Amino acid sequence: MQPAPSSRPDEPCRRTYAMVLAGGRGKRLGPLTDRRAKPAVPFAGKLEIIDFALSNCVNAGIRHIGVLTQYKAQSLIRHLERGWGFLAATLGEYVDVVPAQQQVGEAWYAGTADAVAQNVELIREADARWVLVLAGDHVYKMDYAVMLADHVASGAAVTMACIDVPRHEASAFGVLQLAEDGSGRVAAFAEKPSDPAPLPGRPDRALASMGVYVFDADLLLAELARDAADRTSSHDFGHDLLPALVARGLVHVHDFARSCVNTTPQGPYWRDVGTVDAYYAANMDLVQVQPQLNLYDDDWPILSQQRQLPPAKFVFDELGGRCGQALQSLVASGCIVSGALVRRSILFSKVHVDEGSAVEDSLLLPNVRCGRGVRLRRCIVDKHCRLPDGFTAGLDPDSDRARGFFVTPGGVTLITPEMIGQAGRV
Ligand code: ADQ
Ligand code: ADP
Repeated sequence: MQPAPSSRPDEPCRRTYAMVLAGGRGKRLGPLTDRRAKPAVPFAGKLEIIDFALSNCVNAGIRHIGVLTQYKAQSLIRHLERGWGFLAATLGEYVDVVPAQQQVGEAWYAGTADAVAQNVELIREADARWVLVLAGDHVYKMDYAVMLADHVASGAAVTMACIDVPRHEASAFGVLQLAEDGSGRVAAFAEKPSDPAPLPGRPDRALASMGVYVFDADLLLAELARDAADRTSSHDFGHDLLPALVARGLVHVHDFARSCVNTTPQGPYWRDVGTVDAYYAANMDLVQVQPQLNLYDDDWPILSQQRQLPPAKFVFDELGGRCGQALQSLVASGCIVSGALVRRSILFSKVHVDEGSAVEDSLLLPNVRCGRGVRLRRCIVDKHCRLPDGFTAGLDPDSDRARGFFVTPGGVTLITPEMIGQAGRV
């Protein structure tokens, strides 16, 4: 006899609607988010940051997904439409791209809970039993199916994923304290506290919320309606809904170590890449012999828009007698390195580096052109920049600042098209 549908092991994933919050600005990324939302920032040579959350959903078997956009959404929407249309509509799989559209009332999204509240119809239409709320701007590999299974097993109405972090960094997060009875119930929650509670017996560590939540759909819809009517609320998950639910004893914890697909010697890999220095470091880690983030894992691929591009090409410059070469680097499709040397760098799709140039410890985002004799060290060059012959950057931070480039506290120079007088496309 066929098992009843509710006893199927994949039932929770099939009956879950994933709401990916992708509307926030991420302003600590500075000029990288002047023209695009943080989830649309290019990452790792071929990806955009949102590909991690979406791939985690698809790999886990969650195929009903809504992406809530708001801030500077054009680049993100283009990426989703061109890159994420491969889900099988005939099998009922989809990524809904949801622009902020004043669906309810006349205001744009207030906080993150309001963004979901304005789109509850999507949850109803999907007949979802569970809702997975995610941020679209984190880099990590997580099997949400394990978290959903924990949610169902505990009988909690809400489950919150957490990771233990150094206590001195915990003020950037929601911080949890667990009930002492070992039940996994969250006993206290503070959003970005100035004095984060330590983990019991470990004064230098704290338990941080990853902003990944599973809700019973009925409860979420009721709570969103209650919150919408509350004039004192800022309509935010971290500030309003979760503290109230924790106070009512309805929230359980899920330890990310159980569902992490990418565990490193330092623990489970999860990055917010909130600053330009963190963004640079997370990308540069990938050129190491054994990066912390494994992108070469066939079992948990990070999917993305795959454009039809020719192979990367390395050209010998007959006149100058120089080989085009890239050492300890990632070079995406469509790149041409012609009589130039690229070291410890990432060339994203369609980057050209011309004769006599030297690129070291740098990230060249899609479609960058380096003319002849360009020298770059510890630079991030934004999409579509055309660097003229003889251009140099990253060799002298004071000179870079004086020329209007953005130099991070960690000494990385960021160059955008606007900074080199190329605000319109060349
Ligand atoms: P933050 O990351 O500071 O904290 P927030 O700025 O609300 O929270 O962003 C969460 C996600 O929602 C981001 O992906 C952002 O792009 C998106 N977002 C923000 N405003 C939005 C809006 N109006 N419409 C649509 N999307 C929007 C949260 C939790 C903390 C937790 C950290 C983990 O509140 O408790 O520790 O995430 O990073
Ligand atoms: P892509 O066009 O490949 O998505 P970006 O991620 O850099 O590249 O996104 C840039 C966004 O900014 C796009 O939506 C583009 O239309 C917009 N844009 C580019 N140049 C200008 C400009 N000069 N003024 C206003 N918007 C611009």
